[in-house]
Amino acid sequence: MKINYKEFNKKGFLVIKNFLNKKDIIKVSSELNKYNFYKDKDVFFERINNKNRLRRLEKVSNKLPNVKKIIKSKKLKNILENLSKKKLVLFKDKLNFKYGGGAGYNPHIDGHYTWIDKNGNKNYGWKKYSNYFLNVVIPINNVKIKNGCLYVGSKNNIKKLGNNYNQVIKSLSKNKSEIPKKINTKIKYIPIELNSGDILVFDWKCPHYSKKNYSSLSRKQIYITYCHSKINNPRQKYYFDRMNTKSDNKKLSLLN
Ligand SMILES: O=C(O)CCC(=O)C(=O)O
Ligand SMILES: [Fe+2]
Repeated sequence: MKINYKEFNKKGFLVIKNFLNKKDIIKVSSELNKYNFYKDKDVFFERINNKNRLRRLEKVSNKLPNVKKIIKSKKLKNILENLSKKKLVLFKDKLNFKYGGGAGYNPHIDGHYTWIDKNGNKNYGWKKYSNYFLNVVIPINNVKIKNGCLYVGSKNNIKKLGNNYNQVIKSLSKNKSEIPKKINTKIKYIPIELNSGDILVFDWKCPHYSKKNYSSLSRKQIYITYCHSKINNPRQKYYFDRMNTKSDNKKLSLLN
């Protein structure tokens, strides 16, 4: 398999076609069809045409063994560590649904927000856990422009928001953690259409968004975030902090 390292280094994102075995994706899909969402506290819904529809399932690797298998696979870990040239550990993982009519996500940069911890202290987004995060997107069905694919911009665009983490947060926070329109129009985004078996890898500094699902075909994508960790077991700490935050947890989970 030819991997375009140069492109990844330049843009911070890369699509790798046919990276995963389609059969393994089908296994995830059938596991998902059997899953009892209504007993799960890590599930979020959205209202579409006056009905509650699934929006997000968090900690998906704890729930679907076949997702865990993919995350644990040497093949995936190796490619990510070769691309980033860093040792990586799992940080978080979720499945985002987007049923027909489901809402999009406004342009944002993951992990850039402030939150209040259980002692009432202000904390800075994901920065507490690491300085480097890498996302992998795994589609569970074919994802096209019509059913609300992700749009991604190069990581260098983050400089339009500020020269360091705190400056970026300041520019974003004026706008509910979203990229202000004036800056966003200067960012070139690419639609990332993916078929079952393809993956998208993107650096946490890449701006991204997605549109509403204008089709009747649902869109299901798994987002796995790895980090180069400063601390032991950042995943456990992150979810613990999320549970105990004094900020609005619902809002925080929307901010990743
Ligand atoms: O699922 C999508 O379309 C985008 C989700 C996203 O960017 C996020 O959850 O941070
Ligand atoms: Fe995001």
